Amino acid sequence: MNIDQHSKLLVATSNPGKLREYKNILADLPLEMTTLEAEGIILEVEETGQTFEENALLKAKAYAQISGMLTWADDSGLEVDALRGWPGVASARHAGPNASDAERTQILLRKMQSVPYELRTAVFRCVVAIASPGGDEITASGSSSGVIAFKPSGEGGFGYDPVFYVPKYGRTFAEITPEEKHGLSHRGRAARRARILLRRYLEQHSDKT
Ligand code: ITT
Repeated sequence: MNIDQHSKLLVATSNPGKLREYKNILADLPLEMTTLEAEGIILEVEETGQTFEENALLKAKAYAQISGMLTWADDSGLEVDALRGWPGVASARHAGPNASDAERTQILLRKMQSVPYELRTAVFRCVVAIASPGGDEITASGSSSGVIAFKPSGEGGFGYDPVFYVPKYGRTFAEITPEEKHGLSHRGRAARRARILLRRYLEQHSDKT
């Protein structure tokens, strides 16, 4: 695939929280960023993989095929040590398709009711997958460690951010600024790695005619 400065990068997520973060994180890429909504793409990709990487690739490849564009997707989620890694790849779905972020968070807090502070450790994970319509693939991962708080605090971020407490900051992911979150989050870390690989890929595939 030849790529020139007019090529678009499709950021394929239907999660508004993720999209907001990517608009910020990917602002300086030499590609025009577009979204599923802007392209009028309606496609539900079933996340049947057992790992974040499998699911990220499933999404990136499916949307690259249907759009004909270079496509960026991520699969991410929370692994709670006291719950043996739950909810993991089911982070978005464990309470059914229509549950809200707040409902999923309440279920998590109930499961953690009797767990003391020192055993409430958790890791956010993110795998970014980039796929081209021709079948090229790039993946990069990132993680971020924290502690599940006893109750939600803060209005920022999305998903489990109000209960993801970072001892170093003394605040949850919902209480720090977006820039602070990108600096240490699983998504920020995976995206910075993916961006380096994407730049290299673009250099190799740029249309020099
Ligand atoms: P797309 O597949 O359309 O991108 P999704 O919400 O279904 O959107 P995932 O399958 O990757 O995305 O699920 C990730 C879930 O993990 C997400 O819905 C949140 O509940 C949680 N999550 C991931 N990153 C998070 C973050 O930075 N802060 C809070 N919660 C996060």
